[in-house]
Amino acid sequence: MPATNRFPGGFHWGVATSSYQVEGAWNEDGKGVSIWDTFAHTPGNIRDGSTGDVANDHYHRYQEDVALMKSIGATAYRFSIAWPRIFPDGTGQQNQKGLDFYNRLVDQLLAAGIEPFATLYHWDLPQVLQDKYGGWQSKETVKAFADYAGYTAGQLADRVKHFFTINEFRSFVDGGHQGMDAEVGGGKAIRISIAPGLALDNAGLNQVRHHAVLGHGLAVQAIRAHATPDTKVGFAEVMLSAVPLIDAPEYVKAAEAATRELNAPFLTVMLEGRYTDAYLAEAGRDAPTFTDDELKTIATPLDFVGINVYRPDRYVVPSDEPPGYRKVPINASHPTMHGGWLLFDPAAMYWAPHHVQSLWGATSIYITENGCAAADVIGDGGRVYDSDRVMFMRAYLTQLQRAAADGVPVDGYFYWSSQDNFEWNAGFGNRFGIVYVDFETLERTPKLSAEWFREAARQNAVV
Ligand code: GBH
Repeated sequence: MPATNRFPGGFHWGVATSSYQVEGAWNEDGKGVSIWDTFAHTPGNIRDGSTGDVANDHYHRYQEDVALMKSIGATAYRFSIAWPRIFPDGTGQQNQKGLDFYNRLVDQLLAAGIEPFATLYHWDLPQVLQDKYGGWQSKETVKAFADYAGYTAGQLADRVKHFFTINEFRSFVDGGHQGMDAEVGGGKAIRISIAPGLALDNAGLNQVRHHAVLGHGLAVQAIRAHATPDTKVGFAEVMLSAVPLIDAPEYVKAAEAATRELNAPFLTVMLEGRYTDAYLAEAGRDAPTFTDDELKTIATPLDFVGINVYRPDRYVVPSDEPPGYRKVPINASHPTMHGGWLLFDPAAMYWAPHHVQSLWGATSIYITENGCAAADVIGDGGRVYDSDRVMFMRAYLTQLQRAAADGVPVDGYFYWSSQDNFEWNAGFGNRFGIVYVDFETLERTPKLSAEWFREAARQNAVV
């Protein structure tokens, strides 16, 4: 393998999941109800009528799943912790049995030589906090999150060295509290509306956005207060990236400026400690209320920046008019991966971490999610031939390797997902795994892409 295809030494080859999407055991061992239990139990919300009640039954099959991860060469596993397992009522009395599940999982991972990376919030808010306070609409939830995060990290920090506070602020905040559109080709958009399924006005939404990033900042401080000196903390945000249409300085500058604005209420405020002038001007009377102290908390310095990178959000060209760039429409013929939402462009995987470094000077970046759905079936010889996923991974990782070779400090990559799972509104219909799951028998079968991943991890290179 030529040296030019290699990733830096110590690069993490990870796979990722989240609690609600794989665990099942929705009402076992004292777990409280989450807003996703409620949402999925409400008819009409999930396309195939399924729920996460059992999902992959990972709660009971975690030993088999860790062994599978080891066999496909993963050196890191990003999982999330279900808040209502730890605090069934959101706050107050902790539930030891819930915590013990994660203790067992972490011990199993370490015994297999897989490094645990834990996410504290991947959207399964305790239902009681939604009922009592309106969830993230209230600062009570913000404070409760910081308490839960500090406590939980404190219990695991002797073995878990990397914590993510919150996964995809944009998706659960905008998608859950107003609904949002993801632009695809030809001026069309795909609507995303998830738990708790609210339809707030812009003022309400902007305040929830502010509460979410404030929750992150307070959680970082609480985790640091309870963890160990070598604990590393960051977030995992879905990054909206503008891709420059030409790799030339003025185009790159335009794409950076656009990316900073696209991420104004989330990444940008967490990394800069201020809302951009354009964001506040556009929000006008609907802008969130906040204090300078809160902005400082929101921008508490982090150990790394985690970004989920799936698709380019838009293409831009430079412009002489303010703000210095112009959005280019996405062509109706632009290729997408299975499902139609994922605009295919590996260049996003080069530019997203590149922008994070150039805009915010990050010194450690993780790709906390990247992956695609495919129309997988068990084929000849009981195997799953997901050649489109192999194409996707090779193309995206080639661009990530190019970024690393250009000096962008990427420390790891997590494929979403370690196995097919409950894909939110799409139920079990959208398979993102590198391991196939038969949801009748719960049998797991590694796909062709798992073989590709294992070889890439083994060589620490694009293969
Ligand atoms: C991430 O969300 C999440 O962090 C993860 O939990 C999720 O499983 C993964 O990506 C894959 O989606 O099927 O056309 O209706 C990214 C936001 C929200 C994008 C759901 C895809 C479905 C569009 N995702 N959306 S569609």
